[in-house]
Amino acid sequence: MKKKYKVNKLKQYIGFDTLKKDFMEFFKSLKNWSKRYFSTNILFLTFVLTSLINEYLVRFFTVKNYFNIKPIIADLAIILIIGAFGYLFKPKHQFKYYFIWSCIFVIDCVINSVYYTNYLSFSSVSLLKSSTQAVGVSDAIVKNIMELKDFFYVYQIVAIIFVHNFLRKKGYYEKVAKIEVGKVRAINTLVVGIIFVGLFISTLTAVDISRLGKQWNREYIVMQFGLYMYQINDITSTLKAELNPLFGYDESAKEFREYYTSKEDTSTINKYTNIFEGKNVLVIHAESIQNFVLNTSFNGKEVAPNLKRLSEEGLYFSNFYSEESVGTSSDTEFTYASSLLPSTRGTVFMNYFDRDYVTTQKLLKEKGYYVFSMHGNNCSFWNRSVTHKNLGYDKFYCYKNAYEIDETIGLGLSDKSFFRQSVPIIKEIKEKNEKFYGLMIMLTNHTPFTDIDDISDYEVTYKYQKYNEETGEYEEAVAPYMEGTILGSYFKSVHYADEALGQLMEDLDKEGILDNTVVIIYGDHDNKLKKSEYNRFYNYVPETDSLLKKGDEGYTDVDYYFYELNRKVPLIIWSKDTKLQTEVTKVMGMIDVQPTIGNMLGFKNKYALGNDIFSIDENVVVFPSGNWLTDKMYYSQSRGEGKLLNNEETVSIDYIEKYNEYSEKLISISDDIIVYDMIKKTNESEKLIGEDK
Ligand code: GP9
Ligand code: MN
Repeated sequence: MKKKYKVNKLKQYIGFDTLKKDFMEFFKSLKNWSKRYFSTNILFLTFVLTSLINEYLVRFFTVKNYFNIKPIIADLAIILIIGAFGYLFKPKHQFKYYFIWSCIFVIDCVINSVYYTNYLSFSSVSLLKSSTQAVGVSDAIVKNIMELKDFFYVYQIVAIIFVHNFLRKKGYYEKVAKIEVGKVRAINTLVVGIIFVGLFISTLTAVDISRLGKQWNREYIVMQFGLYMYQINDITSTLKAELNPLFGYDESAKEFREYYTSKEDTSTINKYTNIFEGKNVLVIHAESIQNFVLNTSFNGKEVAPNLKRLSEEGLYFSNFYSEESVGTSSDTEFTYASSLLPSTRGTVFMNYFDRDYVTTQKLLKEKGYYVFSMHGNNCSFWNRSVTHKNLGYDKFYCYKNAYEIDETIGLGLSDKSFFRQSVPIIKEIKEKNEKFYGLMIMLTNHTPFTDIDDISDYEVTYKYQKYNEETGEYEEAVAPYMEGTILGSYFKSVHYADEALGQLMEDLDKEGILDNTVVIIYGDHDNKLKKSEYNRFYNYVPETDSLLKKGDEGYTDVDYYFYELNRKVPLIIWSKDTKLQTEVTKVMGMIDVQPTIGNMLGFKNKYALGNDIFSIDENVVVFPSGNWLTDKMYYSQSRGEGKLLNNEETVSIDYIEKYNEYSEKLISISDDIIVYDMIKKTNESEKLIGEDK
């Protein structure tokens, strides 16, 4: 009794009853407010929710950071801010506003989803100019690159139309019009959106802010900032690049000057210096040829016997990587020619084709070479007809001006016909010119590879001896293995390309073109096939026509690192007259080709960002994503982790930081040169200084 009295007294003392009443009232009014809010903002909420779900799904299917709250806050802020302006329209007109934004968001999700499936990165508006190329390879995209999940996002449009029709029929808009003060709702929503922006900003680290500014590590930005925030940042940085004389030039010029003033010259005189001086050069751009095909056979028949032979006879770089970005073939052509990395904003061939680059083509032209390029596709593909001129080619032989399309496979003229028609042209060039440098761009081995199935008789089955219990004898059995898979078609397609190459070498030899000529062959990039295709290739059990599983003996785990390391392409330098017969195992990138062949042919580009591979102790391959590779480790900057290539040899944190910094610097300097036309500007100002003296 006494106790109860005490409690009641205490309650009275702290005003518990009033507190309870206040709380109940607050709760009641919150409930009423929520009820009113949710029942009169249905369209807006549908828009917010579906936009947010779609953003999450894109990350779910791509970068897979399921539990990171940061990108959700960022994208919610953007959706709320954009959504707030919808309230400035009368309720019955708001649908049009939210419908248009839903379409924009859905298109963004679909494009990025398809893009990621294809390039393992996110798209950029700066690539709009390159989209004509996507049309050119649209067949490849539809057959190979698009997946059903890429279109799932369209449900947002269906949902918003459905909700709108439902609300219209129920007379919802008329009811809302009576109570809604649009401006107040717009301001309130905007304020909430801004609060979320503030909340998001408070979570940012210095690395986040720096990467957002540079925008090259797209995966990282989407992981930390969400898809919509990424896209808005992408639009602003593209606009900045377009308006480059106004923005960021001074800072970039300073960075550029400092870099080249302090850059140490790594080149040395070595056993390859000038060995090919004055020789003709024929370069073969081997479309989508990956390195591992050189060591792949089916039923005792090699996939690429000609490439294999050339690799054994010549200088063969067996850990060579293309450093291409979204400009694929064209990026490789650019990096090969200039020793710069591809652009992080758009593609050089489409967006920055008119800048001054110091190229192998121009440097050899100065030495008296006739410089030409050849391709059996449309001259304008990848804007080549314009860009090749700027890179220094005297002439571009392409479809319409040099070739007859007498045999089509995949994207266009077959490689066999292309080579057949090219040989007489090269013969004439050789006769008319003292020295020549030519590039031949192959085409047939281009994704989706399946056209080859009808004409190829190369089998990608698995033939083996099977024990017959009834007869007690072994007999030949055939398991389907890679037949009917895209990777299987790829092998057939590579086999075709290799045959074409073998034939070309024979024909060139017959015409005497190989005498005094160096042949350089490079794979331009990987085949862009998915990891799952490789799982079958590496883990197939013919006897049961099934696949090994994790934990099984002999199982190969095709994980992120396996896949990335396997993307290497061959680089072969071959000469009929000089016995080279050397395998170079040091890691090397496309960026290193110009300094390496420059050392052999007797020229040098002071702006080259790569190294002569024979002059450097430890080389590093920098990928446009910021990831890098040395002989010791593959490091992924977007993941913030790496893999040691040899478990016995560890590396220090300083080692990782050194190469992180190095790769960021390389990407940044390369972009300065490309976007701000820094080489031209420097040459102009040096000329002015010279005139003043
Ligand atoms: C097109 C060919 C292919 O002419 O070079 O280009 P890609 O799609 O590999 O960039
Ligand atoms: Mn290509």
